[in-house]
Amino acid sequence: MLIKTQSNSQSNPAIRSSEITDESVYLQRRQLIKTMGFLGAGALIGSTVSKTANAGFFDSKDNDSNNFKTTPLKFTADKDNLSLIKTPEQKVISHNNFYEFGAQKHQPAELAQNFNVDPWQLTISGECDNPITLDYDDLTTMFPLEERIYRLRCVEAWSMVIPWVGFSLANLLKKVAPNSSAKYVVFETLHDPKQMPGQDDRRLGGGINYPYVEALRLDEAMNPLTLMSVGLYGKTLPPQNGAPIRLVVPWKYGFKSVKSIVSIKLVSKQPATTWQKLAASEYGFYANVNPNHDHPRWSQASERRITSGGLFARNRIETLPFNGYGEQVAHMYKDMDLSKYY
Ligand SMILES: Nc1nc2c(c(=O)[nH]1)N[C@H]1C(S)=C(S)[C@@H](COP(=O)(O)O)O[C@H]1N2
Ligand SMILES: [Mo]
Repeated sequence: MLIKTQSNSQSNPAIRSSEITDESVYLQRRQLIKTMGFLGAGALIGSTVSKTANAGFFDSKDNDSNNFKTTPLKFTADKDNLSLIKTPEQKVISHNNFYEFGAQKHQPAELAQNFNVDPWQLTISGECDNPITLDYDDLTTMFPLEERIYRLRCVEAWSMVIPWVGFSLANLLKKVAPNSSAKYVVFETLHDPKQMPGQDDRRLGGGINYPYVEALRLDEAMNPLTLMSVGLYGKTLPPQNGAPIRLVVPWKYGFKSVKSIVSIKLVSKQPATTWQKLAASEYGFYANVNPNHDHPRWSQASERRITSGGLFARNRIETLPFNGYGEQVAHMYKDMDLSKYY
């Protein structure tokens, strides 16, 4: 994501013009960045990426070096959303935002392949009667798994259609029994700089202070669309997509859908969240997809759908309010001024 802060505008190699501009503007911007010396940034993180660093800046590449093992899951197929044209799996797993593994789109697929997900512990705690800790095996066995084919709309104005596998967050929250003080749900990504090189390298990690934290209001968390995902395309998640478990909130910008979660906490007050702390005027707490509320530096009226087409395929489509999920979620915001609570 583009962030206009002093520290970032000077040093962040991840200037995401590819996501928000047309080809000509993009190529000019790329030339500028090259002149500034940023295209060599791959050298900083060693030989793993050096062969593709420049190509990767241009856009994600198809990745044939995934050595992380995913395994098939048992799940109920999604029969309601078959009309959505899915983004090819190869693109879903090679064009990623996961700044812990680098802020360029191609880096997570390259730098996360040795990520350790087993053992894993996910603790659900805070304002509830029955706090629990789940182990790796619990994540895929505790609840029946369902496929959900959802649109994912990044705040950078690109989107995908992804067949996730997971369970409703509501099922998990009911298990811990939130008490009457529980008003918000806070999610935290693993903090382990030894495994996640972007966490102690500000340049690689896009200038974020880790761990990555996101949150929802309790009613949003309980909405049936809100998914805890443990897989995609029928298999367990690859690390670049947030293994072993991540959130998916399809009516909000992608940055709310936090990856590789180790903690879910019920709290009474609205917490500060990662992107809001970084640039509150650009990334709000709610972050509901809204074509009528532009980002300060680009329009949110349309998006580039990532399909099986080529790099500059003309596949710009209109962005829908609540990313097309208004019928299921708009009621939660009916008394709110969405230009104020963006
Ligand atoms: N921990 C963590 N979670 C994250 C991010 C991140 O950088 N770190 N990026 C977010 C953003 S901006 C998007 S668009 C989605 C992308 O998910 P995908 O790579 O599986 O498509 O993950 C979100 N979750
Ligand atoms: Mo995003």
